[in-house]
Amino acid sequence: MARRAPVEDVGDADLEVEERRTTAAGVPAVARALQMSVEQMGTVRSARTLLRLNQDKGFDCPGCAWPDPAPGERHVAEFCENGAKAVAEEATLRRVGPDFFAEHSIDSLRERSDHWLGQQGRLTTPMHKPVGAVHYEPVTWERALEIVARHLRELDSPDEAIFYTSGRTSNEAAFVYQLFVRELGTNNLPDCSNMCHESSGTALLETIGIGKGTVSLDDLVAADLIVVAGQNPGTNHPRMLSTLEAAKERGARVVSVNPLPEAGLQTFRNPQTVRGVVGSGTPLADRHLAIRLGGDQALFQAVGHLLVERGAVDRDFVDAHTSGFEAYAAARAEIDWPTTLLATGLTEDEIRAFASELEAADRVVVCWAMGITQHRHAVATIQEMLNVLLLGGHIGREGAGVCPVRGHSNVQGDRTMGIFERPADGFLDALDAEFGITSPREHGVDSVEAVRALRDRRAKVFFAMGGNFVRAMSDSEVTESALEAAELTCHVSTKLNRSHTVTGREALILPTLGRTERDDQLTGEQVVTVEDSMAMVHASRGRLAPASDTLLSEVAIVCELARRTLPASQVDWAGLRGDYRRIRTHISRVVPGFDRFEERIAEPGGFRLPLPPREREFQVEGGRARFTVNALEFPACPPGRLLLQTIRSHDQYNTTVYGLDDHYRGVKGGRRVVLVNADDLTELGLADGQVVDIVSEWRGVDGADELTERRAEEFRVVSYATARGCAAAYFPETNVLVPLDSTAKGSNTPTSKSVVVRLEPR
Ligand SMILES: Nc1nc2c(c(=O)[nH]1)N[C@H]1C(S)=C(S)[C@@H](COP(=O)(O)OP(=O)(O)OC[C@H]3O[C@@H](n4cnc5c(=O)[nH]c(N)nc54)[C@H](O)[C@@H]3O)O[C@H]1N2
Ligand SMILES: Nc1nc2c(c(=O)[nH]1)N[C@H]1C(S)=C(S)[C@@H](COP(=O)(O)OP(=O)(O)OC[C@H]3O[C@@H](n4cnc5c(=O)[nH]c(N)nc54)[C@H](O)[C@@H]3O)O[C@H]1N2
Ligand SMILES: [Mo]
Repeated sequence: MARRAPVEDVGDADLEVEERRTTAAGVPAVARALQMSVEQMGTVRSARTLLRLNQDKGFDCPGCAWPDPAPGERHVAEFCENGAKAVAEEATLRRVGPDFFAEHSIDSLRERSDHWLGQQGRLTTPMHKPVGAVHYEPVTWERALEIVARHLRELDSPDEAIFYTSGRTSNEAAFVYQLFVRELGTNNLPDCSNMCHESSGTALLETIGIGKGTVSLDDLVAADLIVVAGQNPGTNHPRMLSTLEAAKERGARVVSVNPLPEAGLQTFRNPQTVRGVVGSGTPLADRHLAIRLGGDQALFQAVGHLLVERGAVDRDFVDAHTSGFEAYAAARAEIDWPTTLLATGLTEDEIRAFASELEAADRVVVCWAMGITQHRHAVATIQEMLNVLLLGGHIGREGAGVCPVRGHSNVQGDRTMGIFERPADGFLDALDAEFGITSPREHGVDSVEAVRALRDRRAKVFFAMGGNFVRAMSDSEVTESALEAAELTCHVSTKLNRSHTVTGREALILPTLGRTERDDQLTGEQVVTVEDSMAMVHASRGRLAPASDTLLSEVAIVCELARRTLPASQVDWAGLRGDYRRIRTHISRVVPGFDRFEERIAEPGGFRLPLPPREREFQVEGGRARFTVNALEFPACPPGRLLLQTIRSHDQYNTTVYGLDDHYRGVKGGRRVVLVNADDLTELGLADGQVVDIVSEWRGVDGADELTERRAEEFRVVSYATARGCAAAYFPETNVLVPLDSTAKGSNTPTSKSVVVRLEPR
């Protein structure tokens, strides 16, 4: 299994490790972001662009899905350091055109690191790799789209094509895209959500009837207790820190549950307030539970046991609005403390104190992200957290609820628009009625199944609306060979990435507009809409001149492709392309909650989609929120091995590596580090600074299969304050270690946060 990593990633000659930080943001953070913006965009363009970020009539930050405050409450600069980096990355003045591809063969690009590829700039021209060619060549839009259409028309079955989506795609583009794919005849619509919050959607849909969070920003500010589990907001959702700060000012307590002491949860210096600029900042987490990887289900079961035992149950709520309490209480009557302590790595006192905190709070919000969703037992873990909230009646109450914090800026909206391999029949019925088509009812493939389908030659065409599938997916080598087995790979992208270099027999790159850019169509300038992590829908208007005259919008690409692929289609594709308001009219008739869509996006701040659990309406059988009983699980780790989690550094956006520093964790000038607890290092006979290979060991889902090993070479060991038995390293470099078959039960999300590894000295 030893195809080497891209050359520039190995070695990291300039790598330095400093003391980790305990304070996030502040003015230095803004200075770092501005420096990156000016490097990519120049001074004037930086100022003009950043001032429109997240403003009414401006554009939505392409960074994360954290909501914007109400229009009257926004700061002049309503963005964060990492949002500014995401914008700089898109609005860069650097360009990748035909000359670039003439100079660099596809094989030579494959030797380059993710960082180098991303730094080359914006794609300007449709590019084609004909069968047998070693370079991409420029191609006209006409011909590029004809090539895709021909491949699609020639398939024996539409299920031989796979249509991936990454979560930056607007509602309008997502809606026409899924319409095209369903008219073509397949539900093969995997998306980045499959690797991300799928476990949250699955867990919540089964229990509260909707796969989304229930809180608003105001609820967070009004909460008494906010639990932040498995999330690193200082890096990945920095604007959330302002919300936590506001909540603390009102007296809220914050508990962080995390194997790492993340800087953003310790102290925050809000660069938008005087205190943050000149003062020492706000301490955010009142309690830090340094949990062992995958120990959260055990923690919440233990807390559930303590609350039941103490009678700390909101009986009125439980009786009126839930089902399954008796079975839950019976299951929680006993607790096995030794197993609980082993699974969590915490002390009984810590767990009891946390339970007391939950008992004392009238309004509790639980926030979570990838530290919870990317485990084998993620769905059960989320349901266990929900059980605890249900005990206290913390759903449908001001200041309380569930808050899965989404990643990509429109990943939630894409799902609402029907980007889903397992759509509900009701959605398809409405789509069919609106367009006079017959959507397939058979479920399609998710991201993991897409790799298998390509690997096993059941699928022949891989089309991606954004993203970087080969780097984002688990088991990099398996995923790469799967893509290479395709007849056609086609990527609609803003920037160059490794997925463009791992090609099928024939390949295309279709360059597209980004969120920051003006989108002119026949009827004039268009706006698009997005939905944030709290179900607020609002308009986004790009104002910058497009990176190149040749770019087409995602909507235009889909409509033109649909016209060519489905000549008999009754859908007015040209009309939809020319006027996005017509797409919104269709959406308002197909997707619940979008009535008067056009009117309501004109309102400042947009509108909130219906979230029935906020009114204590639960669209599950019996109309009651469900307590669930789940058998306790936690990842096993044999002696001499560690559990590895794969995470983001401060200088990356998923597979896009902006720079080589992880500021708060003190890592500089390189990424090939593995963070390990000092006591584990001693026990394993390893030393800080030593260079090792990380080798993952996998024996199949039930542990019964033959042992397989995967290797990531040359990582420097860093002694770090992580929970015992645990390690951390950055993805995408470590995705080579995550087995394709190692996925969460119920959601099939790769288990990127618990990989059994051994460290082999080199
Ligand atoms: N700047 C920037 N912003 C981003 C992104 C980015 O790459 N860069 N990515 C976006 C996307 S798509 C997403 S999904 C989000 C991701 O946002 P996060 O989920 O914050 O991202 P990760 O880096 O994966 O961090 C996982 C966190 O969970 C903790 N953790 C890991 N395992 C466990 C566990 O078993 N239990 C507990 N309690 N904690 C655990 C880790 O220590 C870490 O703090 O961010 C979004 N925003
Ligand atoms: N090991 C491990 N693997 C993981 C994770 C992990 O924590 N650990 N996290 C997972 C998660 S949470 C996610 S969400 C996935 C992310 O998976 P993806 O969404 O597939 O990956 P990104 O890195 O976000 O995609 C970046 C690319 O998107 C393109 N792009 C950017 N903006 C636009 C746009 O507006 N339009 C179009 N068409 N293209 C655009 C650019 O070409 C850029 O190179 O990775 C997953 N993979
Ligand atoms: Mo994500």
